[in-house]
Amino acid sequence: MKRLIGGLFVAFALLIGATIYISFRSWDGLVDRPFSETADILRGAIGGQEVLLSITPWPPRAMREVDFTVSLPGYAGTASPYVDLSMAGMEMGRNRVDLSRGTDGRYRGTGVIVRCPSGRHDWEATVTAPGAGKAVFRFAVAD
Ligand SMILES: [Cu+2]
Repeated sequence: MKRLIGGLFVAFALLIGATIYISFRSWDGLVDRPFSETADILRGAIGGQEVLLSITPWPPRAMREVDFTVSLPGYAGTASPYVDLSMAGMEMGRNRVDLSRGTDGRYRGTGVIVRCPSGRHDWEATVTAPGAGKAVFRFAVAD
């Protein structure tokens, strides 16, 4: 009788273990699929001017094309803003993403974040609105 209960317990434990294993595997598959990641919106300001920066895909990966979308609600300037990619305290070379204004009033451009030879993942995207100023956004690349 004890052996039967022991056997049932082991079978039950194996079943639970398999269920947990399968659900974790399928969950991993879902979050690792690069195109299922949603864009993240970073919020900042230049003086009283609100600045929204969206980076897609999110999180961005090094050495892949990344789309930058900047919204400047109420911005009266005529020149398009641009994005400079850099690292705090480290010279990573000039990497400017020029943006162009879409029909919806948002500014879009595509760039590539290089891989840091030191292995760092922290980056800064500086949005410059000509004549208004700059806003610095900090984010991390996924690899
Ligand atoms: Cu670096």
